[in-house]
Amino acid sequence: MEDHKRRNFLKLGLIGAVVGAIQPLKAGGLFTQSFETKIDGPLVVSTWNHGLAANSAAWEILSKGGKALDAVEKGVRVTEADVTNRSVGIGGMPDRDGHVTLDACIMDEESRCGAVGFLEGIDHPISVARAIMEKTQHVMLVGSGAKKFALEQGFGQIKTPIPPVKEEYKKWKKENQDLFKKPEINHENHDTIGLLALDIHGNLSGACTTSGWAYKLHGRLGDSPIIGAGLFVDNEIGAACATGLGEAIIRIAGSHTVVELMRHGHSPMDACRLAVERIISKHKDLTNLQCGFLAIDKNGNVGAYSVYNGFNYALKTNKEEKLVDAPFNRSW
Ligand code: SD4
Repeated sequence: MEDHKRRNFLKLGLIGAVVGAIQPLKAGGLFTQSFETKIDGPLVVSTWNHGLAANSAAWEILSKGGKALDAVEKGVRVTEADVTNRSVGIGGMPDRDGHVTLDACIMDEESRCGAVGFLEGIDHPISVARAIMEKTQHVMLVGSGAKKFALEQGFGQIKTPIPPVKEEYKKWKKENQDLFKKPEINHENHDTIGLLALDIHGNLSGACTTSGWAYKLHGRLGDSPIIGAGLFVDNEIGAACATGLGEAIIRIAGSHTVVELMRHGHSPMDACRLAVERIISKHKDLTNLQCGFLAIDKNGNVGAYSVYNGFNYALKTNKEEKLVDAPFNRSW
């Protein structure tokens, strides 16, 4: 798929006409094994091209026998710190009011989880999510409360949007005045990072972090900070993460659904495919409604699937490091 299409991953059309090509879900599903990879040893996978650099950082921990939890945090911190990345962390795009609000969550092998949403001006949301998990009795903090907690914990402050993003925002605002008159969702480029790891001890963890949709309504949370939607880990079964239109992913509790499908015997790819098919069955208009899932199971099998072509993921093992194009339901 051409690059502009990939980057336009989240351009969504309005919900309207019924799409005829929806395949009914087959009870039990099809166990299609193609596109699937079985890995021995530690393993890390993550969404999109930016996953390559994140995987390398995670690998520094996994290859030394470290914990999956440490690996997933270290991995996505690379993406969060990348000022050239417009969809995650410091370089993220703002909401409609010009605020960069960050969402992240993390989950480990003991089903401990932490999440942060609508966080502004703090450099590493994934580490804030981990601190919420480890230092509080809560799972999720949002907005000013999350920021207060992060500052108390000594997290670094950042000034966002960074200058080139601010310039882009000003231009966008001038060209999209009518969007301010009605609370319609605007769908711009977006590529979240979800990263899943299996360590040498056989334990799974996952992390997910994003700046969400560019020019979203102020206050909007997507799937990425929601445990069960953007990310889910069950150490007995597997782990899954999501990218794409967060609202559609939340509607089917996407990542949890993928893990539950694996629990019922589906391979990671099949579980991702069935979750995508469920999204398709719940939405009347799929015009540009892109969502993708990435999953690994306890045995090191990897799978992914998306509504439209163009979703890819990065994979790193003892033997290889590569980008893989995910199979999909339909072409743009
Ligand atoms: C969101 N799911 O905020 C995120 C965006 C994303 O690839 O994943 N883009 O809805």
